[in-house]
Amino acid sequence: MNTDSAAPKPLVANEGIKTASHHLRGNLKAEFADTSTPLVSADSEQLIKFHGTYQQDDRDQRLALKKAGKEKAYSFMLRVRLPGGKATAAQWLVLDKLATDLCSPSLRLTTRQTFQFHGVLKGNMKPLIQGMHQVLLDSIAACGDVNRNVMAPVNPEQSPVLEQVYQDAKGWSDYSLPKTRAYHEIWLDEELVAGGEPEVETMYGSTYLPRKFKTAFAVPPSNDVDVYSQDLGYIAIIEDGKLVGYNVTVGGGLGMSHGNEETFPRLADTLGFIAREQVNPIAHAVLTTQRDHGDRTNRKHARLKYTIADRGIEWFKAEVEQRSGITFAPARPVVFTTIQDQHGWVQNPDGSWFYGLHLLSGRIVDRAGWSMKTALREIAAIHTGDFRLTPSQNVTISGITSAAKPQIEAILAKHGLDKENVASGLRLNALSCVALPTCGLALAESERALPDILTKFETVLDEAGLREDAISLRVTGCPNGCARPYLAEIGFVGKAPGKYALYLGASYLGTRLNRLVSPSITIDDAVKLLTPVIKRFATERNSGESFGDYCDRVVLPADATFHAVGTGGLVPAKAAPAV
Ligand code: SRM
Ligand code: SF4
Repeated sequence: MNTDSAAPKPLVANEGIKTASHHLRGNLKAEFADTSTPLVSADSEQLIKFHGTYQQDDRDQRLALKKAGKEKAYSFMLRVRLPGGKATAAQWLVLDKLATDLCSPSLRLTTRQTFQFHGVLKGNMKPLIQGMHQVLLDSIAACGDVNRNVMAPVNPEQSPVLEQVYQDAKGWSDYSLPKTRAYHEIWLDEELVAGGEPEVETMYGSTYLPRKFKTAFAVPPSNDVDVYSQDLGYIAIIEDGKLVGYNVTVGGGLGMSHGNEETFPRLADTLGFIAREQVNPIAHAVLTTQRDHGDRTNRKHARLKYTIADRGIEWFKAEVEQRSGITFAPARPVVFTTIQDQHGWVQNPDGSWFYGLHLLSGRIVDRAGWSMKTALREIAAIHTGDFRLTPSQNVTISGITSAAKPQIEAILAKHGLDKENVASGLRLNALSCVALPTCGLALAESERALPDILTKFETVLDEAGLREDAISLRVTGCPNGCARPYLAEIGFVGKAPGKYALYLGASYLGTRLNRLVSPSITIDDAVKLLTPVIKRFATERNSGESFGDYCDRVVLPADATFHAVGTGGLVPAKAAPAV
């Protein structure tokens, strides 16, 4: 418990690093100028996150390098800040070129609607950031103990409400940017702030937040952003076609550690309804409440979800109302009916078009017979609209004129990418995190395992006549939850090489968490285990019932311990043998 009356515990080391950093400067400028080592110091490794970057090594090479007595193949990942996932065609072209010239060379679209570069060598970091700056992109606050990339639905041409919500998301993103000039000094050679105006982090203070903080804006009926998994969520309330305000949700978060019951995924609570102009004051109050009351003594207990779980939602609501001077009105009714991105060609009310392109795991790279990176570069070179990165790691080419449509169609067809959207409902809804070889926390494969996992389940789904059914399957390489696996109808969470914890029964719409079925299982055994369940689902389900709802209703009774018996099939608890 982190209450005011609890005995004081020492602050975690990160707090000291932040305090001593002089607003996120630390020794970064000097360390990145020194290319005699591929690494930065341990303190800098923490600080660079606020600048959008992580130190990593190529885990595929670890063993061989160790055997050869060589050091690890170190490099950095850089994440772009991109509120609502909006990038212009000019920005796309620059990011593509930077990835080719200075990075791995893939571009990776993330589950929070932005780009990641991998394989950035230390000496290339500054040119990379300067290259992004040329097209007004940066990586400030893309990682670190601050408000991260703010999510919002795509396709704003479809309704004025979507554009207004994007503007509100962008507004909060801008408002919550750290005020420090450290990024500009270190990467963009801006003059040092010394002797001039003192820098004040008006909202964050000099130690920023206890932990990362995430915000998303949702526009019903789509919950594409998984709003209930966010620290702070705004759900648009639309009446008579107009945006009248938002329901505010707080305290969602997904990360946990295997076997540590004090860590858990949690869905957000709803605080109530506010008017549109109250978005930033409420967000400020939510964030500063967490700043002042979040647990700075234990990073595994430092997210807002634990502050709320410990102190209660009523305490939290009163604190936010008192800080903001705003009283929440009762929440308005909300109905979500989908999470899936729109794929293929869709015409907007103004006559323009967008094309939703499915991109498995968001990886943009050229492979033999699959030149995704080249195709998107060719499209960017002629495109006059935007690109919108979706929360499901896909991309929407948005604002296409009728005149340009045939050209874009021709590029997609030339590279065979018009077939990307012709896939099973399972594949179109699948997500995976990056995991190996770059993620230092991965316990198992994820992105690289996903195609095979999908193929195996597609065989079963085909036999059951369920190819078109939208079923969410999400895989992560560890329990941190980067592909939001605890909100998947079928969730695989890496446990060890080739082994996953299997979770079942979340609602397709992201409104109910799934439950642990097996703490450690191979993919093949999971396919065997789920085959009879999928077949029964095909014949027994209620009209319109989703796979997750069926599992929750029939296979995972709420009041009983769940039993997974070998690989012979899932046995509903009421019929399970005593163990
Ligand atoms: Fe994540 C850490 C990748 C979305 C929860 N995440 C990481 C790191 C940086 C690993 C590390 O700390 O060394 C991963 C880098 C891998 C790599 O090689 O690129 C990583 N997270 C990702 C991305 C790229 C996954 C993807 O395949 O798209 C997503 C980037 C989002 C972005 O653009 O900002 C990503 N991470 C998420 C999400 C989903 C979301 O935010 O909607 C979650 C769960 C939601 C949540 O935060 O509760 C998530 N990532 C974590 C956690 C656990 C945090 C926690 O407090 O529980 C960690 C570990 C940590 O922070 O200590 C982590
Ligand atoms: Fe890495 Fe784990 Fe996140 Fe996957 S879920 S990217 S393995 S931290």
